[in-house]
Order: sequence, then structure tokens, then C-alpha cells
Amino acid sequence: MPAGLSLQADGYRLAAVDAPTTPGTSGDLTLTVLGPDGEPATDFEVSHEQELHLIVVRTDGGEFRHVHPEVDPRGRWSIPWQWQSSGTYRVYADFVPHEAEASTTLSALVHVAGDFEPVPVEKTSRSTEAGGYLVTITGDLAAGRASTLTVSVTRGGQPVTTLEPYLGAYGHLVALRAGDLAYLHVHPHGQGPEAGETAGPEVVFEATAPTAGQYLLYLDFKVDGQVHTAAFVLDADGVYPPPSAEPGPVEPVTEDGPERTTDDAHGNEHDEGAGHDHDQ
Ligand SMILES: [Cu+2]
Repeated sequence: MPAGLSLQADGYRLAAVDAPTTPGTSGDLTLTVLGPDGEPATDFEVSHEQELHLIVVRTDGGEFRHVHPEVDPRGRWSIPWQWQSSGTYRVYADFVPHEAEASTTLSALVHVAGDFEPVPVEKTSRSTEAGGYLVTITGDLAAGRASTLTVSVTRGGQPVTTLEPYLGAYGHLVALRAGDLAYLHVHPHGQGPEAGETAGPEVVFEATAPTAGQYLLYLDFKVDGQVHTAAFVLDADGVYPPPSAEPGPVEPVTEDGPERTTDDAHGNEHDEGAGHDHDQ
């Protein structure tokens, strides 16, 4: 079961999620994480330099924020908050429980009143402009196995080699499955940066897509003390094992007909669930 689709997981439960209910209204985004004992839990392990990562995404993927709230003595996490636009948002709390090795991701929906124009998800989008930088992602997501994704940052056609450490790496990548916004854990490759070091233009990550289909990716990177967010769309094709993998048992060759049904004639009709697993 992919992460991030439930209020509760691993004995923890997200409660009392509160935020302004209209765009442009200043307030706080607050939430409480209840532990296995039913009491507010705050004793999390530091992961990517923070105890709790808050990811907020409009359900069409058109808005994304990644922030770090503060906890008060009663165990309530909060951060000053103002919505830019109406719509329904999924709020993820991502943390590593006390003495656990892996993170837990809980989520809740928050509604912001007003007119909402959903942004359609693009087919595949590997290049985007963010804060004056051109950011490109290479590599392919594959269903059910880890794959390497490399982002590259340029400005004015020149490689940017002054990426600053941000959250324990030279960039932080979040991947969500289009359709249900399931949350993928993405790991940076290589050693964490030393203080004062810079790097670039490439940053390498490893991610595993739970299924075929489209994924929304959001990269936070930092240059000159400023954090920028670049958004991408990738398609996990679900071909496994890849054609170049070591040979397995030889499959019988059949001469009649195509090996699978195609949908060329009708373009967007898919007959096996929500996965866009054979777009070509
Ligand atoms: Cu974070």
C-alpha cells in the first residue's frame, strides 16, 4: 500500500488539521499527530534535518508547498499560513517515529472555498523554469523497482554549480502519483553535503513507483540562499523486467496477433484500471 493516503498509519493518527478556509486570509495551518497511546506525539527522529515535514498539494497538482512547522508545548504543530487559491488540498505530515528507521506519512484533505479551475496534468514534462533557472530531469520511473532520476540546473545556458545544501542534500524531491496523490519516498544519492559546500549542476535521486502511471514531481533546490521549486511530470511505464535484463525462461513465440490489446484507435480509453501504462 503506497504511503500518504490515510489519516492513520503505523499506530499514528493525524488530528485537528486546521487552516484558513478562504484564499488570502492570514492565519495558521495547525495539526496534531496522535501517537499509539492516543496522546499528541512530538518525539520524532530528525530526518532531512527536520522532525516533521509538511507537504501541501492542491489535489490537481497545481500548487505545492513544503514547509516545517513548529511544535508548541501541548504538542500542536503550526506554521503561519495563507492560501493563494481555492480548491481542495492534501496536507501530508511526514516524520520518522521515535526510534523507527523509516518514515510515516499521514494525510488529510483541507478545503478552501471559492472558484477553482483545475490545471490538467501534462503528459510528460521534463523541463521547467523556476526562479530564473532551467531545471531538467532525466531518467525514468519504473513500476515496482528503484530507478535513478537526475536533475540538472542551468541558468542562461550555463551549468549552475552553486547549489546549496537544503534539508541534508543538494535538493529535495517529492513524488506523488497522479490520480490519488499517493506519496513516494525519494532518496538523494551519495553523501550528505558538508557545511559551506556547494554542488551542481546535477543532483541524483532514487525513487520507486508503486504502479505504472503518471507521477507529479516537485524539486526544492537552493541557490544564493533562496529556495525554488521546479515541477515535473513523469510516466512510469511498468515494463518489468526491462528488455535488456538478463534472460529469463524463454517464452513461447506466437505468430497470431499482437501480444497485447492496443488502444491506438481510441486514444485515451484504457481497459485496465487507472494506470496509463501503454500510451504509445
Ligand atoms: Cu521537509
